[in-house]
Amino acid sequence: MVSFHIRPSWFLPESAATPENQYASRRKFLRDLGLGALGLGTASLLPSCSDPEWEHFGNKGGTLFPPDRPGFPAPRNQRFDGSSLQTTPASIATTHNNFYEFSTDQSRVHKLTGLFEIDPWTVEISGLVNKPGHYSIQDLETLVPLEERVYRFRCVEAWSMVLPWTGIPLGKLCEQLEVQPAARYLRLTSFHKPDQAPGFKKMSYYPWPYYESLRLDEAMNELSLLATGIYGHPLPKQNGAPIRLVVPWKYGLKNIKSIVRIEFRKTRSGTFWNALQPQEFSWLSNVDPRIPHPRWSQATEKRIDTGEKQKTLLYNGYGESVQRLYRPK
Ligand SMILES: Nc1nc2c(c(=O)[nH]1)N[C@H]1C(S)=C(S)[C@@H](COP(=O)(O)O)O[C@H]1N2
Ligand SMILES: [Mo]
Repeated sequence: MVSFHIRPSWFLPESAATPENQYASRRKFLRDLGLGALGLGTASLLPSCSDPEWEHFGNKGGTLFPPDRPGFPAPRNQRFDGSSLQTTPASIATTHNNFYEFSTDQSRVHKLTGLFEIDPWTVEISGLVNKPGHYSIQDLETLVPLEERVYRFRCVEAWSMVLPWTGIPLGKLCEQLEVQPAARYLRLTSFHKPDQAPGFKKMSYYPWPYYESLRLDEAMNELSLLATGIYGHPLPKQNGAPIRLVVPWKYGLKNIKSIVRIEFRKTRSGTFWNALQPQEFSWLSNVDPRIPHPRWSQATEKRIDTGEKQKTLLYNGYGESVQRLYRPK
């Protein structure tokens, strides 16, 4: 079984992997946290000033929330109050990010968002829907009121967190937008601004922009959220500001960040990772301890904050809500 100590070359197609930078070494991770906790700031962690990527895109990083706007903090939905779960500290969830548009180094993403503009932002709603258009974040938050929900989060790389999202239930949004009966799938697309994030040019071999797909019945499930906030505040850039998908029974990679377009379709669309590596990342990507990733087991996972190893749960523990979606017809 692959363990964290072996440090597999996570995630990337073999051809593109740079083994050692795929997973910040535990020591560096702890060093970052330690400095953060001591309030020493990030200056001593910054790459040297001769690093052109840093000079151009860099910022101070850290747990930077955009200013609160009406609707924040949102009332917690008591059905997902997380009382049985231990929430991951914000200092960890905002400094350990998978967001390849910025970097494959999870500890570096939050420091490379200096040029990323998240306001103003519009989401284009198109396809089989009666109310297509270009919606601002506030338009969407007005259509469906914000609520807070605490969900488990499970990355395909076998680490997990527990996060308090603020967002709008995607199913309610679909109702407001009057999705047409012929619609069967959604295609969601991320931002594509090579001048605002270094990854687009640095990893030009990827088929940017990042895109994902859901079945309409998955989108309509009570768990599906479009998150615009976390920890009671609007989303930090590194967590997918200003709006990202949260589908907690699926692996993290389905939870597409910084969405600019949602298209309602009759036919299925692909997904970024499934198109690149179909043997490694399935189209559905439901959390399932019985199906190993070709390069590591999915039977257990490691809490990124406590380091605790725990058993992976089928559908990440959300079977009650979603298992009926996957019964053989
Ligand atoms: N646009 C975009 N969305 C993305 C990714 C990405 O690289 N680009 N990474 C995915 C993966 S693999 C994970 S685990 C989660 C990480 O979200 P977090 O950084 O908020 O924990 O975002 C997902 N959404
Ligand atoms: Mo992930």
